Amino acid sequence: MMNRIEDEDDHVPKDHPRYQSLKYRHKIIEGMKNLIVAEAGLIAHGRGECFDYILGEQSNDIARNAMKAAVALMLISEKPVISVNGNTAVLVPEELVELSNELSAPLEINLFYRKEGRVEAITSVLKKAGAKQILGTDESKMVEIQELSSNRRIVDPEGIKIADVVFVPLEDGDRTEALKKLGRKVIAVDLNPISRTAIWADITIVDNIIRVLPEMIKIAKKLKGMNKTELKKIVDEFNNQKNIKDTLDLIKHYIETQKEVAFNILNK
Ligand code: PTJ
Repeated sequence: MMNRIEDEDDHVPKDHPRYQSLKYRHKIIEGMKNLIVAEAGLIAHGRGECFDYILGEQSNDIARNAMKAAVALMLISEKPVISVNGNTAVLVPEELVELSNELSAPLEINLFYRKEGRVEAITSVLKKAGAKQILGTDESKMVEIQELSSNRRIVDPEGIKIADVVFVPLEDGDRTEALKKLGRKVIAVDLNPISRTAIWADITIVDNIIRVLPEMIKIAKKLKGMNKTELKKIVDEFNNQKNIKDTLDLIKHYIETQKEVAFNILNK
């Protein structure tokens, strides 16, 4: 029978070596057809895959340490908000809702590409995943962040506008910079450790959002039992510059190792 991996439908044989990767690609493609994902979201996903490849497509201790600091920071903050875009909504909707509940941090839909119908499509995905409260959905209430010129300037007055900590998965650089200038703490999830977002954020989690959210949920369940002093210590001990440097060293090491592996195969 014909191999259907390349087909438009989402049938991916489970024994295919790249099953996981193909499964998420199909989610992104379907999401684009349903308006959840922006067309550019496909390109962003491809860029993410590329960086994931040179991280060995697995979480590492450096990223886990950043996740721990991120959870601790959100637990001690007054008004944390989880910003949701198209890619995140289609890849990990249930996990977004669960993390939001664990951390008492509302979800706010905040889009770079505000094509008509997208906010509604994302709202419906999140509701299906169990979300009770979703910010960023009532156009008539939205306000603007003056420091920002992109569509992401349009925010909810009860969410990002008054938040002290904003969790921003798969971000484009401008907003992180603008949020920082406004005195917000920013937690970014970005597979590219040298993107502007990664560099500007207070805590940068260099890992795939599909692995990050389940891990952060686990960490949140553990850390919720700690008192504020212990949580603050975790945050204070975290150093984002070291985090990014260590991640880059890890990538360098991974590429060196893979170089040997690849040529060992050829030279056998
Ligand atoms: O839904 P919208 O309209 O808000 O648009 C969302 C996208 C992602 C299209 C928009 O924010 C965008 O264009 O982002 P960029 O500038 O392409 O940046 C996306 C970053 O996320 C890149 O650095 C990618 O490496 C990274 N990335 C992509 N997929 C993942 C990822 N990081 C973590 N996990 C991923 N699965």
